[in-house]
Amino acid sequence: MVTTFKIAVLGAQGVGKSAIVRQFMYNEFSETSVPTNTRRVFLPAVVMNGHVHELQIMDFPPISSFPVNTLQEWADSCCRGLRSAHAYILVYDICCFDSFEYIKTLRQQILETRTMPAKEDTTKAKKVKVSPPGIGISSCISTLSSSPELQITATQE
Ligand SMILES: Nc1nc2c(ncn2[C@@H]2O[C@H](COP(=O)(O)OP(=O)(O)OP(=O)(O)O)[C@@H](O)[C@H]2O)c(=O)[nH]1
Ligand SMILES: [Mg+2]
Repeated sequence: MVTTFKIAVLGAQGVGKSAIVRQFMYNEFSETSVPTNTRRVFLPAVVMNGHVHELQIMDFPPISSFPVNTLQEWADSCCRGLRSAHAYILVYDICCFDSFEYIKTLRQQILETRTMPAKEDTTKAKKVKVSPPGIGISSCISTLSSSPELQITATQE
């Protein structure tokens, strides 16, 4: 059976969210900055542990806050699909302290408003290295997921 995992990429403006998605999808990096104005969805399939998984990667524009309930999620078209994601990739720019504070706040909001399975252990993270597309900006990615095999922590230098 093919399962679909929904992954949301979040972070402050211009930290490199779309660049990370583009690199994962197409193995390419562009220095041209094109701000994301609306949610973009990518649908790759991956083979993991001998099984095919469909991914739904959602590249979001910066959001003001994580929607606290389904009603709020649907009221803002930019936030749709956020509350049902299996994993969150939180991206920040190592040169911008505010962008780290931004994802810390988002992470807290996710933890407070999403019901996680009781047995979940979010500390078990595998490390994955993402090929560096350039220099100057570093982004750290961390995820929250109820699916241990999808918990990825990656650094980009
Ligand atoms: N040097 C360097 N530049 C990067 C890196 N990641 C992204 N950039 C550049 O930073 C700019 C913004 O990248 P985006 O991927 O569009 O950032 P974003 O977070 O999606 O931006 P918004 O959608 O506007 O929130 C682009 O000009 C990228 O080329 C990186 O790791 N190193
Ligand atoms: Mg973007």
